[in-house]
Amino acid sequence: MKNQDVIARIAEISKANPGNLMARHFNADYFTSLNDADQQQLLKICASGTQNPDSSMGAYAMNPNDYDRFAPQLDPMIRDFHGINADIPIKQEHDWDTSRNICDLGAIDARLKDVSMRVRVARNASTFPLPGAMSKQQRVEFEILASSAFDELIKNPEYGGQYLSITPGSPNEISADEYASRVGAHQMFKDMSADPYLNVAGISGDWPYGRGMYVSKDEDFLVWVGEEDHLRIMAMQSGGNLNAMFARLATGLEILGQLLPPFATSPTYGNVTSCPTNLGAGMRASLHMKLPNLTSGGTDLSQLKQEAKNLGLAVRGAGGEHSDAGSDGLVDISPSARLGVTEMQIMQRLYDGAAALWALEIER
Ligand code: DAR
Repeated sequence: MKNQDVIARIAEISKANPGNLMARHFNADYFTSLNDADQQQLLKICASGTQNPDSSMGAYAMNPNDYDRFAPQLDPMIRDFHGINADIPIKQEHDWDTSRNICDLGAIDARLKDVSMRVRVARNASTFPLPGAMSKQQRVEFEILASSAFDELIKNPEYGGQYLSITPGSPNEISADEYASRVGAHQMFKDMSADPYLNVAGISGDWPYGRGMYVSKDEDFLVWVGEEDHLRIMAMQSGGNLNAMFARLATGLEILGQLLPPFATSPTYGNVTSCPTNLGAGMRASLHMKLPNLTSGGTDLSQLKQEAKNLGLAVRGAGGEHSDAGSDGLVDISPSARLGVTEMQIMQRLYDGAAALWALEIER
């Protein structure tokens, strides 16, 4: 497709899909100022939003330095999503010290003492392309590298477990039945080749090669290998004590960080991730709450989404991205901001936001 045709197509997408941030901020003058090679690279980054007009972000980075290399195009999109004005310098700081804040939901209300909580960070090795640009060989090579780190983690009494691969022929390969069972248990990620956004971006390429999951013995510490990012490192607990869960993740992340190549970071955007929505802390902290009053029995999320947005929270069904609420009003809530906020600020927003939504729920 000629440059003018691409530019015209993206302009059409933006008119019809104002929520597509890539199309909204596509900078035709900047694009045409690039040499052919850089134009092709930028179009690959923007391909998902060009071929999936209903995208919200519409772009995925292909290499760790893409965000800095293509900042004139990507920075406005990033700022729009993360709510950072153009005149404010982006500064990503980190704070994992959970000792100061007591964030135990059970202390708010006994009915919140056993909520399902999950916190994950996305990390990518600086020594590989990002998943959208990996070859099959690179995906398998990275999985082997991660497996060697897991061999050390298995020896740790606090994090010991097993690595489960879905790479055909892997020494850790699990059966199709076990894979299905782990997906059903909300531990393992689903078949990525069914996701049109990830397919166009190349992130689901060579499925299922180079994919797997580390799971600790008590199944509260998991590491996805080869999903949207090289690694998704997560802690999950039922309870209400966010501090304990964060501490579990913080220590596990520190151990893995010493066993793997350096993680990809940007001087401006912090932790580098495939999707610009995950930049910065690269962290998604979430919990599931039953809010039947605020969701009209799970039939209408619009009011809750507005209340949550006012609290800096996003709402989705408990079944993951693009899922609906349960009939009992079960929803997944999580702080939206991940860039320019620290890990502790994300935790505090989750706790404060959950407390505020619960107060609204029970006063109905
Ligand atoms: N389909 C992509 C998703 C963006 C946010 N979710 C992620 N990264 N899992 C879009 O641009 O709509």
